[in-house]
This record gives sequence, C-alpha cells and structure tokens, in this order.
Amino acid sequence: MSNNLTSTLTTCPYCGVGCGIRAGAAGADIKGDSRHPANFGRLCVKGSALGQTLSAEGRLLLPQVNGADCDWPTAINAVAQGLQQTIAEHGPGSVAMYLSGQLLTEDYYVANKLMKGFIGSPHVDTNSRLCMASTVAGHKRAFGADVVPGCYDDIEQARLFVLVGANMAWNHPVLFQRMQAVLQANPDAKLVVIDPRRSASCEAAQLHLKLRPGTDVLLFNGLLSYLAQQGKLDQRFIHLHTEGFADALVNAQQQAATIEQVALGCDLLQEQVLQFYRCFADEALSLTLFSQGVNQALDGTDKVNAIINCHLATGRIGKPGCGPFSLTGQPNAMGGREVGGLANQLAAHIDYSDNAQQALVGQFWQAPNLVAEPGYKAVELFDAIERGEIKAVWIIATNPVVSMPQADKVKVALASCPLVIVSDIYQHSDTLDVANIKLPALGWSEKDGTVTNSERRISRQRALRPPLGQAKADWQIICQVARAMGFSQGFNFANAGEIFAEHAALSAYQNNGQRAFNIAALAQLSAEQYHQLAPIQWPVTDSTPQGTARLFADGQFFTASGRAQFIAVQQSGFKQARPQTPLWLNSGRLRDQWHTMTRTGTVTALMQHRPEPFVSLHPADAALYGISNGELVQLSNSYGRVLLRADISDTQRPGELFIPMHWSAQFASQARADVLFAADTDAISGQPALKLSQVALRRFTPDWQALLLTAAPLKPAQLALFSTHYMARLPLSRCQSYRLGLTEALMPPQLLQQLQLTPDLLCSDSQHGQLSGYRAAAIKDNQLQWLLLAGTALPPADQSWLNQLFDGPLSLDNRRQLLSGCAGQGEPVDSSALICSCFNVRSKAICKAIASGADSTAKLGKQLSCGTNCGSCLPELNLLLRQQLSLSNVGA
Ligand SMILES: Nc1nc2c(c(=O)[nH]1)N[C@H]1C(S)=C(S)[C@@H](COP(=O)(O)OP(=O)(O)OC[C@H]3O[C@@H](n4cnc5c(=O)[nH]c(N)nc54)[C@H](O)[C@@H]3O)O[C@H]1N2
Ligand SMILES: Nc1nc2c(c(=O)[nH]1)N[C@H]1C(S)=C(S)[C@@H](COP(=O)(O)OP(=O)(O)OC[C@H]3O[C@@H](n4cnc5c(=O)[nH]c(N)nc54)[C@H](O)[C@@H]3O)O[C@H]1N2
Ligand code: SF4
Ligand SMILES: [Mo]
Repeated sequence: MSNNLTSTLTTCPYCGVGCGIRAGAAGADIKGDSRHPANFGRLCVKGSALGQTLSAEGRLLLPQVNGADCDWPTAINAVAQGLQQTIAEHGPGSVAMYLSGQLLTEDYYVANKLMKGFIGSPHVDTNSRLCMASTVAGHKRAFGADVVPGCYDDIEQARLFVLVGANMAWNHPVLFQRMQAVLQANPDAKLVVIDPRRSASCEAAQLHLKLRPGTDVLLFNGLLSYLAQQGKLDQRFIHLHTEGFADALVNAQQQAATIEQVALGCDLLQEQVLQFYRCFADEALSLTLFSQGVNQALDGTDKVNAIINCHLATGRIGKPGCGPFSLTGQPNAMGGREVGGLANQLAAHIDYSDNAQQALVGQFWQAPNLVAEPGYKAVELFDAIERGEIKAVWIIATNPVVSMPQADKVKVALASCPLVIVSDIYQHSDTLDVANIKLPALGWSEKDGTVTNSERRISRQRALRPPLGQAKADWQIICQVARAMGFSQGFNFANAGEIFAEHAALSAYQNNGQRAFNIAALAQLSAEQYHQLAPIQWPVTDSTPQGTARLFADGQFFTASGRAQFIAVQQSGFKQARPQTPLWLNSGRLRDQWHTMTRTGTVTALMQHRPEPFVSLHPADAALYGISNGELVQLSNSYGRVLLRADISDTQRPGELFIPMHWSAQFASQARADVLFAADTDAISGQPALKLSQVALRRFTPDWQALLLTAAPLKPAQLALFSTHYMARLPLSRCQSYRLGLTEALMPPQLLQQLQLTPDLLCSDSQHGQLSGYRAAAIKDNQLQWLLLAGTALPPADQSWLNQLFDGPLSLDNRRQLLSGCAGQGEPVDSSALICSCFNVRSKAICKAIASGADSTAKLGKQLSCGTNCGSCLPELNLLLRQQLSLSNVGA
C-alpha cells in the first residue's frame, strides 16, 4: 500500500477516528488518503499540520541515565538491572508499567507480555483507564465482550444523531464532517447534543440539552420509560435476544416516570426533554455517539449502560444506521484493549475470571511467571508508588504528571519513587523531568506498526523518515530490556510484523467463537503482506476474511446465555457544592491542541487558536465575583491551584466552569487542570471523574503585567522563578513569548536581575515617585536577544511585529521603535481570536467581511479562504455568522 517513489500511506497519530494519510517523501506534503474508509481524503486541522511536527528540535536523541547521556547498551543494562534488583529485593509486584493508547499494538503487546508473562507483575495499566475504561466495563456488562457494535458507515445511514458528552466538532472532527454532510443532505435528519456546556458541536444541532452535569443516567432512564409508555419497544428483539428488561424498566420507571421528574432532575425544560424523547422514539435510524462526558464520571459505566439499554429496548443495534457508538479517544485506544493493556485484562480479550482461558495465555506464551490476579488500575497504581509499595515504574508514551487526577500528588509520588523510567520522544515533559532514566522513542513519522480506530479498523502506520538520533521503536526497547533480563525466549522479534503475527495467533488460539477479538486470518501474513496490509475491521477470521463491519446482526452476544443484558442503573444523588468551593469545574479539549501539547504545542499556527490557558465562566458568575473578561483569576481547592485568564461566556451554565486539560508546566507556571481533580473513581471501571470537581474562584491581581520575548527559551531554573506568579509561554516562529503577571515580590528590575538578563536599552516611567512602567531590551551583534515590556497594566504590544524583529539585524528605525512595542505605522496588526488556523484568519477580519455582505461560510471562504482547507473551523464560522447577522438585525 505504499509506493516508495512517490508517497507512503499511513495513519494519523492523533484521535481515534484513525484517518488515513498519504505522505510524500520524508513526510512532505501530508494529505488525507482519499481511499481510506475512515476519512476518504479529509483531515482536520491537527492532522493537516502534522508536517510541522517533524523537526528534530527538542527531541530526545540519546538515552539518559541520571541526567547523563549514554549509549543504548548502558541504558538497557541500567533498566534491566534496576528492575531485576527491585524484583530480587521486593518481589515482582514492586515493579509496574504505565502505558498509553498512543502506543502501536506491537509495542503494547510486548510490554504486556513482558510484565504479565515473564516478570510476573500484574501492575500494567494505561492512560486508557482515564479514557475508555467505563465504556469497556459497560460493553462487557451488556454484550459480554468489549465490542463497538457498529461502524462509520452507519453515520451515512443514520437520520438521528444523539451526541452525549462528546464535542465531536473539535475532538472527532472528520466524523463530525461526515455527520454534517448527512444533516445537510437530509432536511429531516437531526442532531441532538447532550452536554452541560454549549460546545462547538452545538452549532450543527437542532436541539441542545444543556443538562445539569452528571444527570445522564436519569435522562436515559427517562427515555427508556417513555419508549415503553409510547409503545415504541421492539418486543421481539427484547424477547429473543436480551435478558433483564423487566427489572431495568421497573427501575427506570421508579426514578423517571414522568417528563417532569426528568426535567427537574436534569435542570432542563420539559419541552426540551419531550422533544428529545420524541425524536428518539420516532427515528429507528438513530445513532448515539458518546465519549468523555459519559466515561469520566463516578457513574460512567452506568451512563454507558443507560444508553445501551435504550438501544436494546428498540432493537437498534447490529443493524445499519443505528446503535450505541463509543467514540474512542486515542489513535490506538482500541489496540491497547485488544492486547490486554488494562490491569484487569490479561491479553487478547481474555480475562482473569476464567482459569481455563487464562491458562491458554500461559501455554501460548510459554510464560515462566504468568500472573494470576488483576493488577492496580491507574489511580491505585500511583497510590502504590506513593506508599512505596511499587518501587520501579516504566512510563511509556504518556504524561501522568499532567494528565492524572491529583496531579501534584502524582508528581510527588514519582519524585519519591526509587526508579522512574520514561520512554518519550522529547527531552522535556513534566513527567520526563522527574525520570531517572529517559529512553528516546521513535516518533510517528519514524515508526511502523498498526493501530485500531473507533470502528475496530486496524490500519498500518508506516515510517516516512529514518530514526532521529539514536531513537528506537518502543517495541525494540522493551524487547531488548526483556532479553537483558534473561528472557531469551519470547522477545526475539526482527520486526513489528512478527509481533503482529504472534498477537493475531494468540487472538485465534483455541478461540472457538467465544472471544470477540479474533484476527485469525491475519496470523499468517508474510512480511510483504503485513507491509501492504489494507485497513480492515476485526473480527477477521477464515469465515470473514474481509473483516466485519457490524457485530450482533444475528442477535447473538458474547454473554454466557448469548443474550444481551439490560442493566438496571440508578441515577446517583446530586451533591450540593461545599461553601468553601462553591463552583463546579468541568474540563476537556480544544480544537487545535492534543493532550499535554508536547507535539501540537510546537506548531506556531496551532498555538494561535487559544494562546493562553483560560477558564470559561458564565456572565452571572463574573458579575458575582467582580471579574472582567481577560482578567487573571485563581481557581483552587484542597488539591491545588491554578492561575488562568477569564473567558466570560454564556456557553457555561451559571455556577459551572470549564478549563482545558492541555497546559503543562512546560507552557504555564500554574495551569495544569488535573491539580484540581480528585482521584475518585467509578467503582466498576476505576475511571476517574475528570469532568466534575469543586473549586473556589477569585481574582488574581498582579502588581505588574509584562510581556517578555526571548530569542532562546528560558531555562528550567529561570522558569522556576515564576512558580508563584502567572506565566504563560507562547512559542512564536522566531522567539518565545512569555506573558507574565507578577506580584510585588518580583518587580521588573529584580526580575531581570534574577533571570541574569542585562539590558542594553532601558526606559522606565514613574508616577508619584513609584515605578509604573519599565521597558528593556538586549541587543548583541545587532541581533535582538530579548525584550521586556512591563507596566501596572500590560503595555500595548504588536507581537507579530516584535516576533519579526528577532529575525536578522535590527534596522536603526526598529531599534528606536523597539521599546514602544509597536511599529507605530500602518494598520495595527489584528490580534483578535484566530479562527482558521490553516489560513491564519482572525475573528476581526471575519466580522468585517460579514458586515460587508458575506452572509455564508461559502462566501467567507471565497473572500478570506477561511474554512476551505480542513473545515475544522466551520462550526466557529457559523457561530460568528449567527452572532453578527443577529446583531445587524437588531441594529436594523
Ligand atoms: N482536538 C483534540 N481532539 C481530541 C483529543 C485532544 O486532545 N484534542 N483527544 C482525544 C481523546 S484521547 C479523547 S478521549 C477524545 C475525547 O473527546 P470528547 O469526549 O469529545 O472530549 P472532552 O472535551 O474531554 O469532553 C466532551 C464533553 O463532555 C462534556 N461533559 C462534561 N460533563 C458532562 C456530563 O455530565 N454529561 C454530559 N452529557 N456531558 C458532559 C463536556 O462539557 C465536553 O464538552 O478526544 C480525542 N480527540
Ligand atoms: N482533567 C482532565 N484530565 C484528563 C482528561 C480530561 O478530559 N480532563 N482526559 C484524559 C484522557 S481521555 C487521556 S487519553 C489522557 C491523555 O493524557 P496523556 O497520555 O498523559 O497525554 P499526551 O500528551 O498524549 O502524552 C503522550 C506522551 O507520549 C509522548 N509520545 C508521543 N509519541 C510517542 C511514541 O511514539 N513513543 C513514546 N514512547 N512516547 C511518545 C508525548 O511526547 C507525550 O509526552 O488525559 C486524561 N486526563
Ligand atoms: S480527525 Fe483529525 S486528529 Fe483525528 S485522525 Fe483524523 S486528522 Fe487525525
Ligand atoms: Mo482519551
């Protein structure tokens, strides 16, 4: 499937849509693969910008042990001996691995095999615990196996889309575009969004249920009871293919007998609830797509089953155009579940609960130390590190110091852990910064293997470029460590293809149809066939060699009885917020960033959409707390605190805040969302509730605001100065920009002194004998080194112009103008919000075009090009159109 002379086919490394990519030589000219069944040529803004993430800058190029660069044999020995010594002294249960849905299936397979079969520690978990664990548990309860029943083609066939706790416009943009095409082509097709905040996805929706957070179970219990009341059940399906219906219905009716009860509990209008229920009752072609607003909750598993119950009750499963559809997050969230990367699974969809099945894995691996019991789930695993019970941990392709709840505690736990090994592609991340051993891994454009997307489709990622520095594939590093630990059998793979073949063979091993995950027909692929492997959906068996689009078409499930299970799920009670922390905090994703920003944060264009960490709050709360838009605020609770810029917006419900999950210590002094989330988890799935926390809010009024631009990034020791102040870094093309909010303890002159920056140009203002403005710069060999513009309010600055000044020798004019912060001639540069990242079009220009008659996205596209490349900004263009056109109507 690749043509060496012209292009290579591969898969996007970001979200679970799993878009196919066609890339030119050495990763140039990245385009959507028009023949890939996930995206048919489309790519969103992150996928389109992949070419800009391939630089060697900041990459980890050599292994490091205790801060010193070394060669691979030294690093592999250090890891192997460190683990062996820990095991010798404290037993195998004292070592753990924490993996990631961004690993390739082949990497994941060998990691799981090494730990659970050879080292003999069950403590292998993955960031999928923070992501998909509730869905896995919900699927298992209902279907007897962790299976997504449908496929993307169902989007084209469906006529009602119910989006629950998923902002698909930003987080699964290409699927969102497929859905929007259906909505546009079929005037009676509908989208209902169920989300406590008005997300970008609502722009395409006919109905938005802005429900009270955490009340989804009640809403879907209400739907079940409404369906029964209206005679909309599929009695035949219920009778032939399910169990537990009567109990589930009685339970639903007890809690949600009337629309009124539901509306009250969910804090919605009765008409809205009824409108949703009618849509669902009347449209058999209904697809319910859900993600983290469902999974990341104390009752996440129950939410999943509440949704599935409604699909079982209407027989809307296993058929084209309908079904419950879990949108997976990471590119290989599915692959990790297939190999057994979660601590409560063994391997290949084999659980610990079945001794006979478990023994099969031992036989197949010829494992000397097969584990018998499930290991610690992510939160438990980091608790065990904190207690000192786990003494060595190997973290691969994830950044828990940023992404785990109670992130400050996780950081302290890792700092106290005797051996922390981190495999990553960069030199610095909040987690790498507490590692004893750093191992350089191959990045997306260099590695080779497979990933599985949301519709169970296995696609190849193929290398586009040679390895950078000494970096190695994650599977190679793991296999070398295994062999160095004396496991000479079982880890002698020559390439990723050999691992895939073994993984496929295990899926088929004595699998007589009782295990859903079966790719028997791929176990005999030759190296060439693996290289050429075209995207295919599992199960792939001798009877389904072309793969399987939908499961359960025959009404047969993987439970002991072969029937799907209704689960009677209870809506948990609503807690009152504590007076000290009166506001509810929600968190999630932004359009142009990926998780902890290690990759997307290096792309200047992607940083422009939302350049600073922020908190969205309702105008009523802003008034209550006396906060103006753009001011700095502090959020805090007993776990931690953050400093962010206020973004006042009626997207929020009053009393509820939203913050992005992305910012790390590499980008801001205090903006890691997860320092504010408790490590409380869903009792069934172990998934933390990352969508609901309680916080206090107050203004943060710095004595000084400043913009510091530097040619070279500040060093970690310099950045440490800002630990109690506000700092947000924005990488620009020619310099680094630091926005600062400083308290009296760090006045500008002291700041420069402590940063050891000596000015060549200096100008200061005073008012009433007090320093009120301070501007300074350093120039070496006529090149601008750094520039500081500080005042009691942020002095005006034209960042684009200043950024240019770092490029090449300074002209005399520019040298004179420098400290004023602005060129002082021509039109001021537009610094309004960036809407279209592909063509760098900002909201001011768009509003101007709308005012002069561009009244559709098509006209805007023609005039400004915005929205004409990847289309990720179309929902925001629609919002601006709606807002501006209604403004002009009001004016008229
Ligand atoms: N741009 C971008 N795309 C991504 C990612 C990324 O980092 N950036 N990450 C990928 C990954 S790993 C994942 S898991 C997915 C996640 O994809 P999503 O689940 O779409 O992402 P989130 O923004 O975390 O959360 C979705 C929504 O849940 C809502 N929500 C909060 N509480 C509730 C509730 O009680 N009920 C309901 N119904 N909704 C609620 C939030 O307001 C939010 O709008 O995105 C993937 N795609
Ligand atoms: N508050 C809050 N917290 C959340 C969430 C939320 O919605 N709210 N969402 C949760 C969810 S769903 C998820 S999935 C997690 C994501 O959180 P993380 O997994 O911690 O985030 P990433 O930034 O994706 O971390 C991936 C790391 O792997 C590195 N890397 C990239 N490619 C490779 C590779 O090929 N090999 C190796 N070895 N390393 C590589 C990257 O540089 C980066 O350091 O966050 C969770 N945390
Ligand atoms: S939707 Fe965007 S991020 Fe997701 S796989 Fe496709 S191109 Fe990549
Ligand atoms: Mo995720």
